[in-house]
Amino acid sequence: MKKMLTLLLSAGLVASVFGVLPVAAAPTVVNSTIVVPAGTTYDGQGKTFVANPSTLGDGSQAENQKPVFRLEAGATLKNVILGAPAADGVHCYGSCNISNVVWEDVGEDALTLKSSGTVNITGGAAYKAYDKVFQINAAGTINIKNFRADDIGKLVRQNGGTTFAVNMTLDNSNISNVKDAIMRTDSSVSQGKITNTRYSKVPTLFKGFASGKTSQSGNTQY
Ligand code: ADA
Ligand code: CA
Ligand code: CA
Repeated sequence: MKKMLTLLLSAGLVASVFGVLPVAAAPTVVNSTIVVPAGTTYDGQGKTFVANPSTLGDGSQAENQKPVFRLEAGATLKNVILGAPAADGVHCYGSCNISNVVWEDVGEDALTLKSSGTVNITGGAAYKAYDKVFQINAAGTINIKNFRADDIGKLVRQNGGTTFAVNMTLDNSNISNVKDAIMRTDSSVSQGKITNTRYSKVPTLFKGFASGKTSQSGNTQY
């Protein structure tokens, strides 16, 4: 009996060393943009996705790379890890919901609002963005909460030189090692609000906003 137990235990040990231990799955290589149709949800179930650099883009600062995910109006993307290269990340054509999406190494940028709508980002994180994380190319709103960002140029950037209105909010987040600003616009009618957020090594919270267009409360520097 004791021998049997020893045998079972050692078999268990061998099994746990050779193959039964959970091993990180290989990332899914995306050769052509994954389209999430209007009003539907794509659940990545925690899997890691990377761009094929020869078809979507290498995640450098070169413009005109393709997105890994394209969300049509009202679509939701959740439980996704974007590894490197992430090309042009996620494009939203109208409103989109982004829940628990982590950009491990932001590509040209992480997400772009391509046509008017509201982007709601809840949970998740973005790391290593040479320049922008969230790029806003159309009028609308971006609400970010429970987010982590580190080693970035800016968190939200309204497309340079544009004058349409963008409403940006950031709540209950942790932002560190920013080169430029958390939110930046060139538009005199855009607004920014940062609340209940911890931040470290941020040169300025807001850049380019007209006076009276920004507000902040409950933030702490560390
Ligand atoms: C830059 C570029 C814009 C647009 C943007 C983006 O700001 O000047 O034309 O391409 O990047 O969406 O990545
Ligand atoms: Ca760009
Ligand atoms: Ca881009």
